[in-house]
Amino acid sequence: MKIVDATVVVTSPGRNFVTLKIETDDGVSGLGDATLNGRELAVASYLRDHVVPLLIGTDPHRIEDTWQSLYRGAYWRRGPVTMAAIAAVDVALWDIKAKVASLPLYQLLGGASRERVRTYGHASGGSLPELFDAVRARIEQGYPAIRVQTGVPGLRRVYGVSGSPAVDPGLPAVEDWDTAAYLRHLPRVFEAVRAEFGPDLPLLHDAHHRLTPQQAARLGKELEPYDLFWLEDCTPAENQEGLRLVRRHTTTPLAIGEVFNTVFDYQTLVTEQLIDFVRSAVTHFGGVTPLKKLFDLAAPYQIRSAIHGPEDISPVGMAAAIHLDMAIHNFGIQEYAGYTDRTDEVFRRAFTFVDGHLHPGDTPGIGVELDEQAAAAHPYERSYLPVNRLLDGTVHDW
Ligand code: GCO
Ligand code: MG
Repeated sequence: MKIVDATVVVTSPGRNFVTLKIETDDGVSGLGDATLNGRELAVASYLRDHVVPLLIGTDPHRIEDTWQSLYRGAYWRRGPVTMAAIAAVDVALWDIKAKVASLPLYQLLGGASRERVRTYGHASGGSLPELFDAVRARIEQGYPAIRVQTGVPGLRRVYGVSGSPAVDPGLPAVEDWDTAAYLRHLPRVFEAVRAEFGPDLPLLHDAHHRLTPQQAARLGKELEPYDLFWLEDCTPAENQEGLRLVRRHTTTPLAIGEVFNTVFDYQTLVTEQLIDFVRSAVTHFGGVTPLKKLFDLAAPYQIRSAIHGPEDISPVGMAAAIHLDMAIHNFGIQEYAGYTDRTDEVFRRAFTFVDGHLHPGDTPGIGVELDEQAAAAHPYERSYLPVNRLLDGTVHDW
């Protein structure tokens, strides 16, 4: 069996997605997600200009060898653009292998370790009443766990709170930040949410890399009475050693890693058991092959999976995640933001979302097909993530 063609499709059914389609001489094809939010075309070019010529004529069954040759052969290792491109190839090859075997991908990864995949959804509000309404809406949708994000008094636009429009369409929105105001406000918000919704509902919060280790330690401690499922990305954890200080001071569980792209980003965090959940997406971590290895490394440290699943992971990347979630033993939870009808018209998917739980379906492969005509009706639209500034105008972490 040989790869005879590989094409990159960029489509924007409401937001941009980059998809790699690999075709073989047997007529079997596979899909991989290469979406890197705000930098989509860089990955499309990396694939088209540099990776596709290397794939033509090779054996699609040699997944590990292809991965290693793209990673080591480029000489320039790591980084989100490179790893998203490699991820797309990896997932497309797993899709092909599973289709040839006539099995859903999770069967090739060890088979089902559970009946279904537990998720969490997002609730956010500028004020407490708005936030409570959002939490109630998620509960009604069946979500068994909920991420809570809130406005901060004195700040106009804050991460994770809906209604932060870009002033110029096609250019980044600017958000405000004041760490002291946030640290004063957030524990009161969780106190109110617990008083309203009781002790049982698993609650999560994402600090989006904005705190120093000392600030994160204080926040973790102050949130302990509200029993969080996790505090996410409390610091910019490229400095892995910083987590030692956070860990020493709080028992609030910690989740980190959606911007990480190799095992090296996690080495200290995992081997010193400084975190509880690893957050990388299949799409940004080089695919199913390396993410499965990371979960296996994390397992003896009792660290569990929590694959990143916001709107900017395409249904292809999400499907790959759900297959992995089904198969690994140390599964924790899957983030799931859901998709619009327009996206579902472009990506026909076998995975289902019922009562707050995902199932990958039993279609051979990853179970997603791309409707290329529908995709072509939604061309790329330039878009950026927001930029975050302190009240004096200094750029802060986003
Ligand atoms: C999450 C993330 C997202 C990111 C987004 C960036 O936990 O889901 O923090 O909301 O901000 O994926 O592209
Ligand atoms: Mg996050």
